[in-house]
Amino acid sequence: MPIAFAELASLLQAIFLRHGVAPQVAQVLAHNCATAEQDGATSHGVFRINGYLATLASGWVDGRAVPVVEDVASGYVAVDAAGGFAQPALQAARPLLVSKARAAGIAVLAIRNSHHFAALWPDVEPFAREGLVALSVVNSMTCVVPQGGQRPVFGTNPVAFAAPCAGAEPIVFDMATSALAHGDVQIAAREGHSLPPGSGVDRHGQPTCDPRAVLDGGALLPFGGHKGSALSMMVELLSAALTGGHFAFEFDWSQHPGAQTPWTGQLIIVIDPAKTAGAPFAERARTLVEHMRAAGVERFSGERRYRNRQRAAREGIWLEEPQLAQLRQWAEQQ
Ligand code: NDP
Ligand code: PYC
Repeated sequence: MPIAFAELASLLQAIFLRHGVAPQVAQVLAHNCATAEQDGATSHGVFRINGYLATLASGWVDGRAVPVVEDVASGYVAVDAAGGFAQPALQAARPLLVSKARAAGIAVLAIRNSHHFAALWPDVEPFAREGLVALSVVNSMTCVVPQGGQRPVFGTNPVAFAAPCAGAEPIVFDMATSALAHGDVQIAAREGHSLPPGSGVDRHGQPTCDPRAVLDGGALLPFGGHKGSALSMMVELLSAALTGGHFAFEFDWSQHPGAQTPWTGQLIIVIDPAKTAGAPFAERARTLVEHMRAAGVERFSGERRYRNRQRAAREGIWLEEPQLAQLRQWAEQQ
């Protein structure tokens, strides 16, 4: 069943509102989730709604939290998300962050006491559309064993980057520092697929390709051995130690059955490339991309999503009929 973006966003908004989320927060989360589904980022699209609702029902996250923005220094903005979601905190701090980045050339946004349950690229891509370069990291829940370790310490800890590119869509990548995102393990378990070798271990620490073994007391591994492990450590430091948020291993949601949203922190660094020496940054970005294409690169990060976005604009967003029926039922639930 194809559904128009606006219709899906308004359906998701209705679901969040029905489940006690404040109107402003519902609008932000619904837009974020519909955007992920539109771009074919299915591990963080409507698949996540069940998790959002279970978490809200458990009392673990505050869907009505009002973020408090702090003007810390000329290049530093902090937000206490007050136990709510990270995206409304970003939205509240965004104008101050951008004005500081444009004035100083660089600015940091440190979000703490926040829950991030979504893809990270929607947080950075819009900066590139305004001519800015953005880098963001967020830590999640403990489910990744550091290289050389015997038990999980890190979250799946993604890194997302966006930069303007002259005459083209922004250059964007967004990747978990684990071999797979946890959402993809859940999808593999549901659909009965096995995982690529090297993705995870079972509850005894033995390598496994069975997603159920990873979910049932097992864990994921970092991508690329010690390199992904070092990046994941960096994400913990920047998202938690620097912001005042929790490390992945520091929060205890055991008293909130159904809770799935990590209660951690997020860092966003925004740079204004208008301060760059030499040719304009976006032109230089274009030069690099053209050289990569000339070298034979056919698939760039972000391109799959942009293609899906164009298709969704033409045809609508394709959802399975039972999935759509479930969303409508949630929207009507008392
Ligand atoms: P993928 O491995 O699917 O993709 C990572 C990046 O590589 C994307 O930018 C993707 O572009 C690009 N890419 C994929 N395949 C190729 C290829 N063959 N050639 C060139 N580029 C390629 O992402 P992950 O599974 O690591 O992460 C999925 C999502 O999960 C992310 O959005 C992430 O933010 C989210 N996540 C969120 C967490 C949270 O705590 N909130 C925790 C962990 C993950 P494209 O988008 O075009 O496919
Ligand atoms: O897919 O790893 C993941 C994830 C964790 C929190 C939100 N998404």
